[in-house]
Amino acid sequence: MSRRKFLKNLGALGAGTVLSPLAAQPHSSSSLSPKKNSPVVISTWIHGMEANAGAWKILGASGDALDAVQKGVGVTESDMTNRSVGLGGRPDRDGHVTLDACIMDHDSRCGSVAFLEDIQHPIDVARAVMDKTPHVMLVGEGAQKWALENGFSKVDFKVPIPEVQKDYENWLIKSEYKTGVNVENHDTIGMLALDASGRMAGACTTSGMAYKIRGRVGDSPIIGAGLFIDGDVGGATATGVGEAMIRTAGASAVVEAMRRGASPEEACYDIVQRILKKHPGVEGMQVGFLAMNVQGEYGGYSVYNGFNYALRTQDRNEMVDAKYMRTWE
Ligand code: SD4
Repeated sequence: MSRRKFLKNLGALGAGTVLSPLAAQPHSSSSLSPKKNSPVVISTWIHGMEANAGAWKILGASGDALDAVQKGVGVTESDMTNRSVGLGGRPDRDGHVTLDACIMDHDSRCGSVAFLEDIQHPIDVARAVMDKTPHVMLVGEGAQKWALENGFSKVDFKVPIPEVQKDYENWLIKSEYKTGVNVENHDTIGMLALDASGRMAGACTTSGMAYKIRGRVGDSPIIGAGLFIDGDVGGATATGVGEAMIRTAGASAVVEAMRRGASPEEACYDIVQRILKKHPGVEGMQVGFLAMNVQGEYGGYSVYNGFNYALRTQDRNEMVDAKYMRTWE
């Protein structure tokens, strides 16, 4: 604890200070406002640039935010070099790649799949669950069976892919399981979009933590934890150690903070400091949130430095560094 470096604004409060929600609002996000009625999309991490480009094909043509986020994160799911999203991801400790994804729209419609195997685009299955069933979430064998009955196919290549299988076999020698989010597994994509008609949607998709216990499901497919959208307020998504987001209903908490008047960045800050207060065990584990309100203002905040997000608007197409509480030592 003593070596922990807080940012100036937090350090000034002193260790152990309990911040009431929204009492300490470290930054104003007023500069992060796009033009009225112009689309905005933000996505976690560097691969968000390509994902945003996919989403922008729809948003830039006055298309629907829901279609845009599905298409956008699908770009990352197709990227076989990504080790935390899609079937190029790292397996669980038993050698199986299991995928989690969810999608949510402006009107609180949502769909989700978890623990899904051998299907290239879990986000498309999540969308189909939303559109075609009276349910929100399907998991595991049942989710795969339903997908196969509804027009999806199993991939015709071996999963894990050869490079990932090799890494897994090396990992097996020691079989050390670390739940930290590090360079091996920090690539989950969460995306939030606002379209030209003012409708918002979000999507989140991941292969989860590398070498997780078989059956483990993180926050990414959990509505309210890894993703939440409320068309009256805005949306939020998360990346990092999913257990922390589930324990705090993280994405939902961010949206509720915005409902009470916080800016997107303030709302993300609020949940990050709550996670740190409630879960000291998050030490050494990255957690990052992104949020956007229905005015198109956006922001992010993370526990540790290094979290960034891709931004696309009519005028901007770039990476933005999120603010953070602590620096890695
Ligand atoms: C999980 N939140 O399964 C995901 C992992 C992640 O960046 O976001 N990695 O807990």
